Amino acid sequence: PTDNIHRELDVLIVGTGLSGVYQLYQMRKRGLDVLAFEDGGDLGGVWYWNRYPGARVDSQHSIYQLTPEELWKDWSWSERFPASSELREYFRYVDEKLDLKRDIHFNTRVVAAEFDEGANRWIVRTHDGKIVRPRILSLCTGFASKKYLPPFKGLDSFKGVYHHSAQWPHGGVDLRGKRVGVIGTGASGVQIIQEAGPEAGHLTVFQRTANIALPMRQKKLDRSPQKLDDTFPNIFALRFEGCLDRSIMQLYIPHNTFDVSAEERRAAYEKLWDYGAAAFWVSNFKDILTSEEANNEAYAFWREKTRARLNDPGMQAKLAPDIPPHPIGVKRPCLEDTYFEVYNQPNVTLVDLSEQPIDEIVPSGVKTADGTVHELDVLVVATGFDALTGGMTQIDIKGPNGKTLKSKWDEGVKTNLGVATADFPNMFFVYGPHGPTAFTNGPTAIEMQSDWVVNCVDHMKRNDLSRIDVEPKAETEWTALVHELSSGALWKRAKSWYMGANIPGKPVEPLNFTGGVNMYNNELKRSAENDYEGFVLRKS
Ligand code: NA7
Repeated sequence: PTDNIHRELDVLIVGTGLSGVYQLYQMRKRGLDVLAFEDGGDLGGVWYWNRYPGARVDSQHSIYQLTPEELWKDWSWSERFPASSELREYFRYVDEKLDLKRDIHFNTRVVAAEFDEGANRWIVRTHDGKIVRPRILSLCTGFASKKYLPPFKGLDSFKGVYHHSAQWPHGGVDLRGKRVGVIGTGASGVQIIQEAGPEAGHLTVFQRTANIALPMRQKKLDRSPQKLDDTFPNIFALRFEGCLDRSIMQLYIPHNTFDVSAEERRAAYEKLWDYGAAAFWVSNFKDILTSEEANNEAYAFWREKTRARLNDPGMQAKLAPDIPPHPIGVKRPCLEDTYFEVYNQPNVTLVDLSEQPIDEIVPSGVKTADGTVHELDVLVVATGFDALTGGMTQIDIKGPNGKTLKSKWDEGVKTNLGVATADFPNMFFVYGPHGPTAFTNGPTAIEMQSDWVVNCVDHMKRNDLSRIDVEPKAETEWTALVHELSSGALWKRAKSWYMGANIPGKPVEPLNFTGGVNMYNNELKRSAENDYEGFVLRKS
């Protein structure tokens, strides 16, 4: 009922991870009337929720931060790859600097949004009955805000402590001396296993697919001198030219794998390996993701290095198998430091779910198909996310034709420029599908896309434009481009969140823009410079 409807806004931001924080700051600077709703109890997005032992970012500190000068000048990091707790500290610092919280409602989950065509505004409802009427709905829900919990039979019957990795209790969980089980060996599982191995009384890992994890080569940093580091502006500027991080991209090998001699190839692999981080993935020979033969060669090197760290031939065969579980790099290679050494400990059991799938969860632990019950005190379910789209489609968003976003994207995701979708006017999203999300680091994609959104909203406000729609033709073309760019690579060969393939029933399709950050940025710019080509803007 209309009498419940209060507060008209220029913009409602949903979510206050890096995207929401950045947009709130930039929109306020333009004088826009903006408010943010956040499901969590504080800032941080994924870093608010993911507090499991070992949680940390796998982008290097220099580029995993927001770039306004008033932020980076006075901040410094303690590790090359900062931990989740340090990222929460960073968010506290950002709030102190920018005074963000006065425009944020925490513990406020947006559950529905409906477009009011008469007013050209969204009517947005929260779980606790708040209603606002923004002109623009800006979804800053991130790529990993909807956790995926497989429908394990009997999970509720488990008598021990159970948590999904993305909903870890704030007070932590004492693993010391406990019988701990971890289901899932993605980035979250690997990070947890690495920490839990030395602490647990016994650790049981339930692995469905071996993780082709790469050495992170973590380093402690001296926090003080970074404040004077004037290389940061250069690093930041280069991000939009396609550099993930300048030092890593300098290693990139602009040749095909077999264009060089075996000795040169080996030396090149060793150099990438020693650098660590994502170098063996993003800076490898240029055909690593398109040629099966090239990919196999890189995998063989990885397997040799990894097996050398494992004492037991059984563990070697399961963790670094003869036949690659999938081509290296087509599923997110996560970063580790001591992950493989954990499996040399006598108190660690590896259960291969491809041989013995989980039958059910029973009160005392996990029962596999052969009838074995793996007894546990603590069960960690690190089974990932309904990534890229789930954070948005879990909100009941209805466009003017009555169709929900979920029902639209259930038939295949369509967007224009990875920032908007047809039939959902005045709605934007960032760091989601059809943007460079998985193939750059978070802040790069977030700032690039958010700048576009903020400029567009500002342009609308200044020109008294009350409605923006995606042209269906532009959406068809952008979606075709996203698909075409992915078609030459080996992506389809892994069941991963990159393609929506980790969620049963979700359409399997390219969900990321793989043409590179530079091309993506140029496409954004081209549209904006041509009066928002691909969009229709209207006056009231
Ligand atoms: P991921 O990378 O999606 O990993 C999920 C893991 O859970 C993966 O090992 C899956 O095995 C496993 N999984 C999923 N469903 C099941 C069932 N039903 N039974 C057993 N095992 C299962 O999620 P993360 O949270 O680790 O990381 C997500 C991203 O966050 C990551 O890429 C970083 O960018 C940050 P599978 O491999 O599918 O066989």
